Amino acid sequence: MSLSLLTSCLPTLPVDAAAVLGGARVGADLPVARVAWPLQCLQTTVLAPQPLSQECWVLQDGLPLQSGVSEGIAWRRGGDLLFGVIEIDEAAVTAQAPHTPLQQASFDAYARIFRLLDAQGLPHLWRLWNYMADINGESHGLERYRQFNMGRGDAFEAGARSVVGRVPAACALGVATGPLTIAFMAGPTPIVPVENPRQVSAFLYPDRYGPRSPTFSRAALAHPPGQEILFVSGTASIVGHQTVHAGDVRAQTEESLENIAAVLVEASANSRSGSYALGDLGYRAYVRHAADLDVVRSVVERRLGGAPVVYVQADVCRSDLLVEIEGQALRELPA
Ligand code: 3EB
Repeated sequence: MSLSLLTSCLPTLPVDAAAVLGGARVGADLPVARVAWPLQCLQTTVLAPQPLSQECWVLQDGLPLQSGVSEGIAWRRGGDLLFGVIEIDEAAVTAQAPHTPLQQASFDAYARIFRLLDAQGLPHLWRLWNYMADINGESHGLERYRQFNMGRGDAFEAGARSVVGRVPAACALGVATGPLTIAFMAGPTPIVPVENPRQVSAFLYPDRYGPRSPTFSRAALAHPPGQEILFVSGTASIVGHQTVHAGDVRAQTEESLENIAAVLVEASANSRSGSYALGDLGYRAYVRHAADLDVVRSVVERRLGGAPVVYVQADVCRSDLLVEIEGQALRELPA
């Protein structure tokens, strides 16, 4: 079995649809996508390279894929890898007080994901991509990102998953409109979690950031047969547990890259494939204000050189964060 990641800034991908596990498409005013695989669609502006961003995970070796829809999750499985996408419209959720609609939607989404993975015998989440509308908005007396964290954390516990330690890599961003959408990759083996010595683990954040801490690792090493994937979670200008350089997008970008560099040192120490340098990954940078693109880009290009970076407009999950950067690498393991 051999997995690869295909990316393009064009509307079409040169790919055999029968071999695609799943993927994502980002762009404002996206045309309706007619693809056979689970696809996470994000209606937000791709700032560079234009006009849109597409990525898909492809299984190379002609292995037949199974597809299904389970409790609203579109999924595909090839060998022992599973990719899925769920969208939940909060307005259609019946929340049991005191749960808020977004909290309930987040709980329901994760509960369904865990039921699917248990039924498939692939219990280990590797990477989650979480997006929701108005992430910094407040309702029911609580910021919406914090409501999401409550639903997610409760579902991890209800699904008999740990909320500390060996938890998946993730990102959580706000987009202008659309349902709560969660994409995920899962497999038969646990990830190797990676933390950042410069930062308090997110699952240990103090309660000033909300009643429930976020459930993610700073990075995860995952091992499909013969390969290693490094997923670096969304990384922002946080040192310890505090935002640093509020209001200064240039310094926030520098600090985010400093954090990624520190995560790569830890990932390298746990890697089966050799060490990871900043230039070895592909990245997505989330920029809160489109007008900040040039500043973010100049810092990123200086630090990352020619590494591929897609810049997307999105709201970061603390209102004082202006930028967040995530990355991934896929390598063959020595035989
Ligand atoms: C942070 O470090 C920034 O809630 O899944 C980054 C990656 C962030 C993932 C998540 C949140 C998440 O706290 C925010």
